[in-house]
Amino acid sequence: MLPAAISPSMMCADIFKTREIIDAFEKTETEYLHIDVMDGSFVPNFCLGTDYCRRLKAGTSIPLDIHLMVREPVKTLDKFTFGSGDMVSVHHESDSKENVLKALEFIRSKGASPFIAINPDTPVETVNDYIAAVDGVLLMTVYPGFAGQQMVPGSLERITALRSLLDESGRQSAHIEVDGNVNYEKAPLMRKAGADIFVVGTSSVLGEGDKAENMLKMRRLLG
Ligand code: S6P
Ligand code: MG
Repeated sequence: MLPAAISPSMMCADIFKTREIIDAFEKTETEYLHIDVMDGSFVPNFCLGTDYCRRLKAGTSIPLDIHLMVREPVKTLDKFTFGSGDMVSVHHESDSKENVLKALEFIRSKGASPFIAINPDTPVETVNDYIAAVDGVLLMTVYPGFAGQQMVPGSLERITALRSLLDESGRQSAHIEVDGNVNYEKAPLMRKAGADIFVVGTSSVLGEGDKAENMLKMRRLLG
């Protein structure tokens, strides 16, 4: 089993407390900061962007985990600041397979880790088209666009199926990142099903309470 890593979703962080929250994540050796980028077209919402990523890169050594919920990401990827140690996910549903593969290659050429993201209604077998080009899969456990949603039923079974698919393809080291309603109750079940990177937001670490304590609680639960 791959070691567990935690990636707090910064769209859920109080903007007036950003520095304080990042300090708490640095102190608790948080593996990534999850940055939700939304274009108002691929998803019905707008969120975070190029300047936000640039400022974060300048202000913390925690690697970025950029989740692009944008149409035709290959056209705008070069405007983002990322490199070695960072992860960048593009959606299968965002463009043609050919263009999505080009976007994944571009991410790799910058030294970052490419991930393919799939929506809850996309069959996990779709990943076969990208398996050789990625370091992992971002499996959405809610419909992308908003924080604070409930997990889509059947998500745990999808994690199990995806883990088998990756393992059977000889990709035991490929990551499964789960995003959406990763709360203290569901995270251990997602871990058991085969996920190893956990995006945490309003339903756990970035909800009520001290963020460092919340992070340590989540880490203990994930083992
Ligand atoms: C949703 C986005 C997610 C959310 C995250 C919020 O479009 O990709 O990363 O920010 O799911 O966490 P929670 O705990 O509110 O679901
Ligand atoms: Mg996300």
